[in-house]
Amino acid sequence: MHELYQPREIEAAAQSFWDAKKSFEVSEQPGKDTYYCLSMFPYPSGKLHMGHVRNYTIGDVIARYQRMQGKNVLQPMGWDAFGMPAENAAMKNNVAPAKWTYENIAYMKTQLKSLGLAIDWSREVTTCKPDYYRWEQWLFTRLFDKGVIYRKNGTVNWDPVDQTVLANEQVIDGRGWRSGALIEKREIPMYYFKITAYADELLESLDELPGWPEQVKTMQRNWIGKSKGMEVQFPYHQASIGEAGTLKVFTTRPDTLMGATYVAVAAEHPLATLAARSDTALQAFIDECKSGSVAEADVATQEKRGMPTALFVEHPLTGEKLPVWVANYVLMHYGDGAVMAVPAHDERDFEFALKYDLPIKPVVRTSAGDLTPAPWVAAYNEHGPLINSGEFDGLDFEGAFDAIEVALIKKDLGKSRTQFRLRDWGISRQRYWGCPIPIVHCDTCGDVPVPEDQLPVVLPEDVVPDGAGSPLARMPEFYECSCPTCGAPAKRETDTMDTFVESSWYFARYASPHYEGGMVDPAAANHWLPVDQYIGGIEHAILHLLYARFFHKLMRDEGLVSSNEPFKNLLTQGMVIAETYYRLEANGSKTWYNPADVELVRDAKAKIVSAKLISDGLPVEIGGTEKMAKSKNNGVDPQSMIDQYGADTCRLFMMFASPPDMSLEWSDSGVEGSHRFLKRVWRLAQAHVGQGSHAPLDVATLDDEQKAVRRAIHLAIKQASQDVGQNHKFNTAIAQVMTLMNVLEKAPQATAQDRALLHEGLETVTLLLAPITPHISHELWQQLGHADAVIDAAWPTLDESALVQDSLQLVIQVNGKLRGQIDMPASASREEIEAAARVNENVLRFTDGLTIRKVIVVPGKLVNIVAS
Ligand code: ANZ
Ligand code: ZN
Repeated sequence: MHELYQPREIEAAAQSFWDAKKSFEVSEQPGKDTYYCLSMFPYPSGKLHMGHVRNYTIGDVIARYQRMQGKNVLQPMGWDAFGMPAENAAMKNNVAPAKWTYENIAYMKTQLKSLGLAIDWSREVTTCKPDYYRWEQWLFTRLFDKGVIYRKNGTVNWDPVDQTVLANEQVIDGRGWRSGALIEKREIPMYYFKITAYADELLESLDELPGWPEQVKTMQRNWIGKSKGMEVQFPYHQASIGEAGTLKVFTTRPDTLMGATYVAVAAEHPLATLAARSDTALQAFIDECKSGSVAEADVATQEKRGMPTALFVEHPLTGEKLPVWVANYVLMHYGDGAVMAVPAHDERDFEFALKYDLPIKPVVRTSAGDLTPAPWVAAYNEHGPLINSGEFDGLDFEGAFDAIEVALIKKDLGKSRTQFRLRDWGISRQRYWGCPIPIVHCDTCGDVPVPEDQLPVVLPEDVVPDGAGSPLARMPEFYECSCPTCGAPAKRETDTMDTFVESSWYFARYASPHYEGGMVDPAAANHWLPVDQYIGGIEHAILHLLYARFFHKLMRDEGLVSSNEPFKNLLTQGMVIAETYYRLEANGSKTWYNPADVELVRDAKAKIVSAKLISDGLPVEIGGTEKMAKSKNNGVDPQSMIDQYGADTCRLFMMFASPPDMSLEWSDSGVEGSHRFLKRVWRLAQAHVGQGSHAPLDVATLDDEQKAVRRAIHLAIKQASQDVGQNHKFNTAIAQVMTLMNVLEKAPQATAQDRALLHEGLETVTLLLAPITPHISHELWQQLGHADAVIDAAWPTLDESALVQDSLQLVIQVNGKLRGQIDMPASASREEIEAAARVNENVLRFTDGLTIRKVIVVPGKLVNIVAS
């Protein structure tokens, strides 16, 4: 073997060994514990970025560790291959999205392989391939028949110049990202998943997921947004408009009903339309509200604006007349698209009332006193006993809720109701590179789902989109067809599905990726699912995870899986961040420079004082660490690190630099440090192996110094087992191994037992590092004389007896000053320790002529003698 650590050779050898042996291909093994470890699959954007490398290394460490625990571990990988970037790249480079995607997949696969991930590649799933999406189409037709998928009009962003629908992120400041044209809202027919029918279950079963971060569960709860409240009706009979009826609002604070001073409706509300019939200024305001972004975040932050109408409604309990306003802060698609405004206790209403000089009537006693003092400074939105509310005065929130409900029911003007924020999931996209929606439109039969024996509806792969609408809509060879029901000429749907649909069930397909008899083979799916550990970025905390949970329940209700939830444990890894460097340009903009092109200038103490660009030697500003991103040009290419140091160094650095859920700061010196550590391990192992065979370890004969070495070995096992197995704290586990290495490097090598002990130590280092740096561990394991591969070895077991210390060293102090040490049997009592300390020669010397007043014993640590 080489004396020098040569990662390139070692890694190639280990990888071809795993390939040849198909080491990571797994099958269902009844009776053996399974462990399904899944990392979120990548979008094939071109090459891996550091976030991928971190994500997949974390997953791999967990998968390999679980295998060492004797589990039958499934770790699959695939490609989330549909999506807009492929279309953008296609337009830019005039290449078909399919070709671009498949080339990226091929390259990224070699990158993943070079990381040495323990992946069962025989299960690779590519979502843009018909053998995958045909089952998505199949499920779609089933759900369409069941009514879980339905068609209705939805609002989209329409670019009038490019004649195309834009995604929210393609609308920048109200304009199309390519054309710059002002975007219009348009109503078009779309397909929706009735996810709201599962809202309650999606909420409830979060409680069955103790292995999920609380933060993610909270985000999901908020997104689903269950509110218990009341629908309240405000009657109106306006002679002027010749209509009568009631305005229904939804409120979570019916206790504040007596404080309502006006009502407000959304611009799209029918009452607004009615009021605008004879009011052109109002109509203009409504039109203005209707244009603009459909994104919810924009609505929440925009300035509150409104206009009064000529209409009034009656308060349901007092009959008092309240004015009707049209306000831009009222959303049409939430609740009933109308609110009863209580400015005293709702911030939005308060802001609005101040602006338009509407009355503010407090009806809840504040904790400070009866009334919120004038001049009004803020709405009081806490619960409290009612005031100014007639018969309801003095009631608390619950009491008022119930009493007001009774009063409303009596008049048939309201009742309690539960409301969800969650909307049905619109999945129609007017895009090319996606899964075709399997529907045929027939003039006679309507929307006809494509029959199972005609699936898949194959997406043509040789198309280069040009940005002007979906190419499918311009391809008669794609859309011309005959109706599956009546045979008449018909038109195929040309919209494709939201790409979140593919990523909502891939985890289940991995269980039987080549199964032709259905979406999943239920036996295989139930063998592997639910996923034991799911790992991915926090950016998927809401939508992806919610949709995947929803799909799992849909598949359950189709009889395909038996579990309720897809992911038992979830780990959201932190960001990879790096230093940023820039120069301020004359026009005030910043030009960002990649860390690889920058050289740091350090002072004598190695502290960074400035930075300069390598190419011109001139200074650049240091801009602080930020998430690696194109916009700040601070991405570090993982490939260059792998090429230079090898995958093991890269993996070790990633796992050592911070725990998986925290952000990880990129550091060249950290990478070098990791590399040096592996070289040390290699060197010590070579020296040991070079000495030839060794005697068996005889624990009974070890002397104290040897016992201390063995104690270090087993302490490392103990702590690393806890850190890796229970806490996913790979960084502290690595620190344990480093501590052990320090001990082993200093341990004497004089006797046969010394060498036997070093052997145990090196085996331990090899095994503890095996999940993290699998290649070097593979090689060292063989060198240490094992016929089997380290991937088939068990995680080391702790010998508790090695941790027992026969004797302990205690520090001796006289009047608080360190005066020496004594060794005592670990079992010694306080009295024995005190007696031994009193006759210690240093103590006698430093207390000579003094009287010992007190002896303080801290067992296992120190003895302090107080003398004067
Ligand atoms: C009166 C009231 C008084 C309200 C008060 C709050 C505080 P959540 O909890 O999110 O469900 N609301 C109802 N429909 C709305 C719509 N379409 N657009 C904008 N706001 C709407 O919020 C429910 C509360 O949001 C409701 O309770 C209503 O204001 C407002 F002291 O009614 B509340
Ligand atoms: Zn027909």
